[in-house]
Amino acid sequence: EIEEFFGEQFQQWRERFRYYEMAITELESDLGIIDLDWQTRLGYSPIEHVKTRMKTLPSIVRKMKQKELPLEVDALWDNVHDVAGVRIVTSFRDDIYAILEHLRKRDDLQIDEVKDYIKHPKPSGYRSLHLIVRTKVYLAERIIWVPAEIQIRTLAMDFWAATEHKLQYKYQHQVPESSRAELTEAANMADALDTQMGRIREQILKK
Ligand code: 0O2
Repeated sequence: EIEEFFGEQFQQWRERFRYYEMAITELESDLGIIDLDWQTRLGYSPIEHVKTRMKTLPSIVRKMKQKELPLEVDALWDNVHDVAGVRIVTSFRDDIYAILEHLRKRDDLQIDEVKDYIKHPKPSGYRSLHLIVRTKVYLAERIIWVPAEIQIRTLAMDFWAATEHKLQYKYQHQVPESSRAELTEAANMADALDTQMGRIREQILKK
């Protein structure tokens, strides 16, 4: 069925999807090592947990249609940056930027774009740091740079986004205006919680 859908390009699509999987494997392993290294050196890691996901085919097709792209592998590769997705969840807001600084120093990662939805939240109240990256993958015969999106957010931001996502889904993205306003307020409360936790950490570190 899928083979028919992609026609002649089927093998190419399959190859690209393998590359995205490799990128996810690579990033997951790198982040696991960063976590261990931080724990070993400092007894504390900014990484609370890491989640990965591949964008589903229906979601990819929807996005390509939305962006008016031809259904071709190269159009996907060049224009859809979040087929391979990695989410890093931290305890504290400052940790997000500590991770960003670390990632900037790596030569196996190219950061093409940083979207700071913490300094500039979405109208919904959504907060997170998004990095559009390309990650280095060693194949047997050559090196490839695979596009991926890394989302970095605190537990509080993640709680809000996951719960809001569930509600949007339940209401088929038609959440009533009054509830939407309350959801934005809840996002601000999650932000206040991050501020307070950060302040408490500073007080404790000073002692
Ligand atoms: P999924 O299933 O999470 O992948 P671009 O990707 O650059 O073409 P866009 O829309 O500017 O387009 O990307 P953006 O806004 O930087 O990132 C979109 C992703 O951020 C979403 O992915 C969500 O994961 C997350 N996000 C953005 N706004 C909200 C929000 O209001 N609520 C929640 N819960 N998440 C949000 P997808 O593609 O929608 O889906």
